[in-house]
Amino acid sequence: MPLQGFDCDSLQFFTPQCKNTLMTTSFPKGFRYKPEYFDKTAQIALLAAVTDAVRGPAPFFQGKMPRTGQPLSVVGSNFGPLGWVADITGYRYDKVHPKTGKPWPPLPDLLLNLWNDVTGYPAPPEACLINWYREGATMGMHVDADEHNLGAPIVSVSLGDPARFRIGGPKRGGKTHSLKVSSGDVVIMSGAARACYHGVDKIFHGQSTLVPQGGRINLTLRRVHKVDPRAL
Ligand SMILES: O=C(O)CCC(=O)C(=O)O
Repeated sequence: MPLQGFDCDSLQFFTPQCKNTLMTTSFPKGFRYKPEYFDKTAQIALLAAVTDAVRGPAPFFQGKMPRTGQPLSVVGSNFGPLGWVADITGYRYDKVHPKTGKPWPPLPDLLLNLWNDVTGYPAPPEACLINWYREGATMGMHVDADEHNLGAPIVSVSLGDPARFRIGGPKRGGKTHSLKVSSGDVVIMSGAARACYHGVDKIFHGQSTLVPQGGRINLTLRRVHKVDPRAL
């Protein structure tokens, strides 16, 4: 079956023969893309975990840009001992939901297993940001830098509508590459790629029926604290 869902500037790097772990020469070193990592059953299970979280202790909330207070175009929530929060005072990881004051729901086993499978990192993720991109939502180019541990990989899961994911280099404004990511796909950024600007500049709204209200859910696993070698 031919591969689907890549846009033209990434197509040249991928072949059906290397479908399960696609490595590129032009994407930054440490960038990996695993299309269809999660099958439909697993995607439904992940969506059910998100639904339980946001209908229970961790409802979606609208983050805000620090200083300006401008709302982010995505709404977010978290799984894990820590959750990423954005408000007028800054970006940070908190143990509790900013509105309910309750701890974030635990990380689903499917995500812990994914982390172990694709990173081999010797400590578990501490946060999983849940972002819901509804029609028109995007995410500007940024580097994830609020973690004390910038050596651990970032692992990102797509559910629902496809999106155009873009990654550049360690400086803002350089050459970028884009990739159409679809439901069940996983992107890993480690090594040099961990320090690269990336974002989402388009959602292909209405192309998936996985999310009942429409749109795309992105789950991003992060390790926040450094790992004490004595604890390993
Ligand atoms: O939605 C995505 O695929 C990227 C998410 C992201 O870059 C982030 O949450 O920092």
